[in-house]
Amino acid sequence: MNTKQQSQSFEQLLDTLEDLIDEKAAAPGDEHKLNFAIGDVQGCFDELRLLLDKIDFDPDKHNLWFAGDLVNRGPNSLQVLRFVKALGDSAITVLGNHDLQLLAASEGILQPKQRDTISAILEAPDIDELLKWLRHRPLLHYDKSLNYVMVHAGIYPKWNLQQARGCALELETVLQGEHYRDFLQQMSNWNKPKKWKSGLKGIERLCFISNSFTEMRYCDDKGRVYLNVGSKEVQKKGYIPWYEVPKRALNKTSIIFGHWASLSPQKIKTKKIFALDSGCVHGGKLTAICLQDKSYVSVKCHDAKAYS
Ligand SMILES: [Mn+2]
Repeated sequence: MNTKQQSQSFEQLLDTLEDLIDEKAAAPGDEHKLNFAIGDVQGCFDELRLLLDKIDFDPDKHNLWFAGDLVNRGPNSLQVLRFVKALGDSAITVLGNHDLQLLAASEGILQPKQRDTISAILEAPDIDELLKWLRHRPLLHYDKSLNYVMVHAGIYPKWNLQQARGCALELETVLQGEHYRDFLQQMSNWNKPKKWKSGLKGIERLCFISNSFTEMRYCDDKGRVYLNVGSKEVQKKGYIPWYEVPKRALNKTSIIFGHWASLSPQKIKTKKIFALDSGCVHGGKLTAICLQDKSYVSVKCHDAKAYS
C-alpha cells in the first residue's frame, strides 16, 4: 500500500471508489484442469471431505470453486477454513454473508447469535492469518474462458458483467484496505436502498453492493431488492427470484451461486443459472457441479437431525 492510500480517510476512499476502472484480468485458466463448484459448506467439514473423495479430488487435475459461506451453523467451521486456505491456488472462494459476519464478530462489531458456531475460530491461535486470508477473498469470480461467474447470493439484475465486476472490485478494495473495520461497522444498513442508481454514493453504495452479492434473494419485477422477506410477503407482493427479473442484464454468462438452501439445484429451469446450496447444514446435501460437463455430485448431511 502506498503512502497516498495510507493517508486517505475512509470518506475520501469512498469518494474515489466509483472511479476505479476494472482492469483485473481474468486469472489465466488451467485449461487442462476440471473445475468443480461447491455450494455452501458452512462448517460441514466431514461432508466436504467425503464430497472431495467422491470426485477423486486431485489438486493437479482439479480446481475447486466455493460459492461462499464456508463457515457458521455447522460443526467444524475452523477445520473448513484451514482446509480451504491450505488448498492455495487450487481453490477459489467468494465471500458470503456468514463470512462477512464472522469478520465483524472477530472485530467485536457483531455479537455471535445463539445458533452461530464460530467460537472455535474466534479462539484459534491462527485466527489472524485465517481471517486476513478470508478478508482478501473476492465477492465475484469470473472465468472468461469457461464463461462462468460465481457469487454468493446473486448479481443485481440491472448490472451487466462489467458493472458487476466493477462493483465487486469497489467493495473488495475496501475490505482489503485499511478501512475495512469502518465498513464492517456500518454494513448493517441492510435494507436501504432497494434500487440501484449509478449515482449512489458512499456507505449506501457499498451496502447495496454487499447486499446484492451476499444477501439478495427476492426482487420485484422493476429490479428493487427486498431482503429478509417471508414467504407470505413474497406471495402477496409478487416478488420473484433475482434471476427471474425480466431483461436481466447479465445473461450471456453462466452464474453460479449458493445462499438459497430451499432451491433445488437441478430443478432451476432459468438458462445459465446454477444454484448450488442444497442445505447440507440443515440436513440436506453438499453439492458440487463440474463446470465442464455440468454433472452434479453430492453427499448427504451426516447428521440426520441437521446441524442447524
Ligand atoms: Mn449465505
